Amino acid sequence: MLFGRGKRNPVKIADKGVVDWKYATCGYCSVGCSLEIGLDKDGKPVSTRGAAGADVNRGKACIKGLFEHELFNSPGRGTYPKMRKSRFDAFERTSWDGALDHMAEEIKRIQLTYGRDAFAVVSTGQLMTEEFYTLGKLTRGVIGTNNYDGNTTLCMASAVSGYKRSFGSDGPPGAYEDFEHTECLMAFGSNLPEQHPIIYWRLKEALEKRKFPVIVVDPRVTMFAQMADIHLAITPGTDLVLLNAMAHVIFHEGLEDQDYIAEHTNKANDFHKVIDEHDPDSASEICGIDADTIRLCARLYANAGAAMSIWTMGINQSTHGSDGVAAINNLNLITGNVGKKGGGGLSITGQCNAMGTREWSSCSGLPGYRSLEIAEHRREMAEFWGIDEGFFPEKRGLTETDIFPAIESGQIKGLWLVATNPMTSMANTARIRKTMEKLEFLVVQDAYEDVETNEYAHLFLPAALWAEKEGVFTNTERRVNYVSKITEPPADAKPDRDIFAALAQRWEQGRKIKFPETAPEIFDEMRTLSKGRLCDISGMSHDKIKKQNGIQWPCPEGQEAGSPRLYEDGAFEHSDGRAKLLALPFNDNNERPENKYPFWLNTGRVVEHFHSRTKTGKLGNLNKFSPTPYMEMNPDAARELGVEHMSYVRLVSKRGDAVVLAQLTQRVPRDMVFIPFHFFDCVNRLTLGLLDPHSRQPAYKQSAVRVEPVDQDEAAQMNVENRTY
Ligand SMILES: Nc1nc2c(c(=O)[nH]1)N[C@H]1C(S)=C(S)[C@@H](COP(=O)(O)OP(=O)(O)OC[C@H]3O[C@@H](n4cnc5c(=O)[nH]c(N)nc54)[C@H](O)[C@@H]3O)O[C@H]1N2
Ligand SMILES: Nc1nc2c(c(=O)[nH]1)N[C@H]1C(S)=C(S)[C@@H](COP(=O)(O)OP(=O)(O)OC[C@H]3O[C@@H](n4cnc5c(=O)[nH]c(N)nc54)[C@H](O)[C@@H]3O)O[C@H]1N2
Ligand code: SF4
Ligand SMILES: [Mo]
Repeated sequence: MLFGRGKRNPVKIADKGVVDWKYATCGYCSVGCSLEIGLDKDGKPVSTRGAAGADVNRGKACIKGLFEHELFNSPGRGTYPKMRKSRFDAFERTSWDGALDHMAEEIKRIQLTYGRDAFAVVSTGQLMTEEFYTLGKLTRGVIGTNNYDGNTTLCMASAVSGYKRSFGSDGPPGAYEDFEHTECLMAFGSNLPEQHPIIYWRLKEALEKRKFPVIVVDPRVTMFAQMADIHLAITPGTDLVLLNAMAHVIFHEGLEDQDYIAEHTNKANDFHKVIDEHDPDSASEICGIDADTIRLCARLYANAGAAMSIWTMGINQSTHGSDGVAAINNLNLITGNVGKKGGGGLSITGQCNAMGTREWSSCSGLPGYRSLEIAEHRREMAEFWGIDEGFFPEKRGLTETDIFPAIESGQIKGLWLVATNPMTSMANTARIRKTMEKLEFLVVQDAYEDVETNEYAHLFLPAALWAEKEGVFTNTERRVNYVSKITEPPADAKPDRDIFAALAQRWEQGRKIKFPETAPEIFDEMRTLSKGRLCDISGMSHDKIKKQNGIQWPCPEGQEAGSPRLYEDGAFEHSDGRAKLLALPFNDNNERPENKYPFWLNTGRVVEHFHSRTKTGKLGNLNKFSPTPYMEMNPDAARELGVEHMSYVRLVSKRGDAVVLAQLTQRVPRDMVFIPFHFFDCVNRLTLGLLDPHSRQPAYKQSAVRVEPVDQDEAAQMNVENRTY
């Protein structure tokens, strides 16, 4: 008999026959890992690995990145442009010229009949930056609609708005390398190990070298909360109260950085009044964290030589998301941490190029962080593009979350969706369905034809995906990184930027403005435009970016490397060069659990899937590990209702219902359930999505539901029928 190792076959790693590795930045999340895609002797992508020399990921990749080469061959891809009269007709294949002629005619018809802004454009955080810039040029400079926004309103808008209010400009000030210098880290509403696995690994690596306290604020006991030194299981939607109370302790115990405050900030009139009102004892009653723990965290943060905060959707997706961000900025300003090595705030962004759209797409303004509201910016851009400056609106138009109600009310008649799937990702999807039905003309431009929103499209345009085209992404720490074209798109699918440039030719003004053909040429335009702006990339080129595995902006002409952090000199972007300490009173306006709907509904993500699963829903292992919609429910609450582990239940909110599998776990408190939002016709049938008044971002994480029994066989059958793949 053989024991132990003697009995086992040695582990063999399959030889994929890779003969060449090509460079690409990951196309999923905003960590921005540098990857290498292995090609076999026929040039077919067969493998993915982390690029060893890259500072971001240092040879690592997470489960999504490691299978990314499989995307190129995945089912459901769009292959040809397709058209139809109405959603009740079948789609018919058409030529690109036929499709774009028809699209231009429809846009012109709608604008002539109902006004310029009656045609709306909603894009994404998942195109190349060169593509965003081109889409902005087309939308702002040629089509001329002001109702132009991106899915980043569902995601990053509160961070953008908070940065602008506090510092005078958007732009996350910190870097991952700050983990190596910080003496205290506070994380708000972020499930870093699952949603940004490689940033988490960078944090763990820093902690292995040098211990510092980690405080995680999340109502769930996430993986991140489990590794924290202090977990603050906050009452949903009340982070602002906790932050104001920490500031209260800091001022009342004299822990603030008086010199920094005096030299670099202005205080809003009511600043001290609001902070005074938030003593830890009364704050504790609202946010659910006991007063002494609030004091402890405030002291740890203020006494650390350098303290930093990171945050994600637990802060942004809230009715006071923008205020929550401003309160984090307040905390970092009063403790003198902004711009300090190991200090300050770093909003962890979401999609691979959520930053690129903020900087260059012109969704909320004009390229290079310019504003529609500033006459000089309008003039600069009009001159650069060669158009009349009066063509630009003087104020930003509607956000995505206001565009849909404007369709409902008849103000908007046509919509172009570029790389976003609102039928799954918007709150209250039953209402979104009705809205879609009202459109006279809907264009869906997506890499996948089976994307749910296509159900309502009149025109479908198939797009090239990720490394089927060349360009750059900007990651969470402002690092511009490169994606090579590795393989051809399927059939007749085209890079988004080619689609934008070709459509522009259908307008006289579009033939006057230059639309360069290649990504390096477009990048060159952006470089010129960026000179002297905060997001200065004039010292970068595609080649230089590739050589350095990404460069952090600002990188002005003549500078060899990028800049790890902003505001090191304490000079801010407000006209007087100072940051603002804002007064942020708490207004408790969430839908909360009550008799008929006794549970908080919290929503988010799992590590295996990306958003509405157009990509991950088809990849072997990712789908195998997380195949079905499920709900985390506390076992004590389940016992009271007679809900068994792995049985189906129906959830009901004031908006609608959804059937999910219950997974009993102590991860959630007794009065909360948590559901990932990746599945179609599921959690967003239930969500309310109240909007933040500053950013217009929906509060996806705070709704109220009840749990009802459901016939198990019927539910299992529904579950099978509902799976699109
Ligand atoms: N695997 C994977 N990774 C992704 C994505 C993906 O779909 N899949 N998407 C990417 C994108 S676009 C984004 S935006 C990011 C999102 O990244 P995260 O924001 O980290 O992910 P979420 O799961 O949405 O929410 C994070 C946490 O917020 C908590 N939370 C809920 N309510 C509150 C509250 O009131 N206060 C606080 N403090 N916390 C609260 C939730 O319990 C949850 O654990 O992930 C990116 N990375
Ligand atoms: N309940 C709940 N809802 C949420 C959230 C939540 O936490 N809870 N999170 C919100 C957040 S943070 C986000 S970011 C949104 C995301 O919401 P969506 O933007 O709707 O999500 P995706 O599934 O990523 O949609 C992107 C689409 O772009 C396509 N695509 C990918 N690459 C390309 C390309 O290069 N070109 C083109 N043309 N198409 C491409 C994909 O196939 C996909 O259909 O969801 C929001 N919705
Ligand atoms: S952590 Fe994000 S960027 Fe890195 S491999 Fe995973 S999905 Fe891609
Ligand atoms: Mo996001």
